[in-house]
Amino acid sequence: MKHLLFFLLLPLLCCTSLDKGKPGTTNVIPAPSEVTSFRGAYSLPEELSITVNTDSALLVSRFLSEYLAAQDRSASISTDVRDNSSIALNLDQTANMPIEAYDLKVSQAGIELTSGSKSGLFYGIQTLIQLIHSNNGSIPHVQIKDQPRFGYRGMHLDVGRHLFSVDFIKKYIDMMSHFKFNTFHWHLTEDQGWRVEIKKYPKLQEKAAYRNETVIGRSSTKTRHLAQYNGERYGGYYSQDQIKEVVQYASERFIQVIPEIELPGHAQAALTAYPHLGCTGGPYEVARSWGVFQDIYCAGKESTFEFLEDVFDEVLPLFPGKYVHIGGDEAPKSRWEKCPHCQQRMKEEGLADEHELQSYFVQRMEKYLNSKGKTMIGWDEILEGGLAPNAVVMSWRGEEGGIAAAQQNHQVIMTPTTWCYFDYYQTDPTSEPLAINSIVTVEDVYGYEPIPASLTPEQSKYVLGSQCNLWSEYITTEDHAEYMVYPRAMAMAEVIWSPKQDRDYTEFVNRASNLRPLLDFWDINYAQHIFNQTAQE
Ligand code: TNX
Repeated sequence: MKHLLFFLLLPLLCCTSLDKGKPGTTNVIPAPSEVTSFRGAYSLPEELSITVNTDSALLVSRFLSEYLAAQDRSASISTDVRDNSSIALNLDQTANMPIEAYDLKVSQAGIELTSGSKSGLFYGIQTLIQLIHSNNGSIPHVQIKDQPRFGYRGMHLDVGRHLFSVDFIKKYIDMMSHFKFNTFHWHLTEDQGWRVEIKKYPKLQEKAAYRNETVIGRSSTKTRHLAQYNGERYGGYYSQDQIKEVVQYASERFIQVIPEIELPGHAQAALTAYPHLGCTGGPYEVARSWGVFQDIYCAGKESTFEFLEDVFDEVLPLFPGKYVHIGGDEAPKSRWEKCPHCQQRMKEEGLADEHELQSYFVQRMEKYLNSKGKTMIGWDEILEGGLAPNAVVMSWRGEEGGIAAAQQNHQVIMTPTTWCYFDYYQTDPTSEPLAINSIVTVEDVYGYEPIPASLTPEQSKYVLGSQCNLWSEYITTEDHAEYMVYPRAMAMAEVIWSPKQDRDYTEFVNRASNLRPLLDFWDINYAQHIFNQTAQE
């Protein structure tokens, strides 16, 4: 009788919860929304069997089997669901779960992952990979219920100032998706280079994609006349086939790609190829230094709009997602003030000043993009002179633009420089490679709150999420790009995915430190500062 009682109570004892609801107890970044730990650990068997309940989840499960194979663990995948599988993946599209959410259970019986969406299954797999890796295959019993805080979780990459290979962009996307980002903002055109193939305009490839040389060291709008140059031609662009390849690769990892085609400013490379698009008619040169340039698209000539519509006619089919970014930032008005075409346009349209002319320009492009079924995003300068009716505002010069837009019932993506600019130094500049002159530490990023305090709960709903940006003026190599992004992007991932109340920086650094073997396994050149600090303490 006594024995019987013991055996009856045994499962109960084993399943006693140790710690409920504290994400920090599990080594996962971004921290899941709900974690319950139990006594015991599940050791992955030598021969792993993964079962998938439906064919349509097979593609996603390959991310798990590929990881396991790279770890020299043999794993079979089958859709023949058996009770004794070590890892069961269930895609249950009838489950009443939010999009991107998943439930993961690790117990004596094995591992069970359930989601109502393929993206949720994908994120569950990423969590599982971290658990397996940081516990050497013996995973403490745990039950995780997870879902993101924000629907928009972005990372940006500027390929205009410096170019990055397709292979690197894929690696960038791999890492983003591992940390549960779901948007890649691809900044494709700049003063210093046009990077997307447009077949109708071959000079964009021949001329706009290359600059004659590059400034050495720091340069800005004010100092570039004093600068020295390296004398080396630099450039290149992505073919439409390469773009399609990247977009497809990203979509398999549940990442939407947003192209940015800058207008009306940051257009000097395009003007060099087609000088009639500028107010003065040129000649222009693809910029060799950094800063803001006064030669921008002429807002008076119809040919400007024809060109941009043609460009979008080729760009839009490459990017099936709903958003298109048109830039809109840093467009000096000095040329427009003196341009007869622009002044004529202002008279005809009854525009009071050049800010309203910029607004006319942007609104006209928005109409075009909306007619193609796309939603337009612009940097916060698009607020000046009147916001385009359906535009999403990307707030970068502080939080103010985002606040103003949300107060006007416009959707907002928060990316203020103080917390989200990964081209800034991450620590004391004296020992760092050259960067834009300001500091954003990992701890700064971790302390960011995307919902500005001044918004009402109703207005806060317009904040879609947040994004970190990597501008590449001073980033010439892929290793350096990774050094700037990691571990800051891990901090950002937690800001946009995890519950706000659970954030604890010291504890985050511990978890990040425990994930270093995984970053090493993926050959990521992450910055070490925060880990070295912990070692010294
Ligand atoms: C501002 S953010 C810019 C970029 C620069 C960046 C450098 C934005 C919309 N414009 O053109 O690369 O600062 O941090």
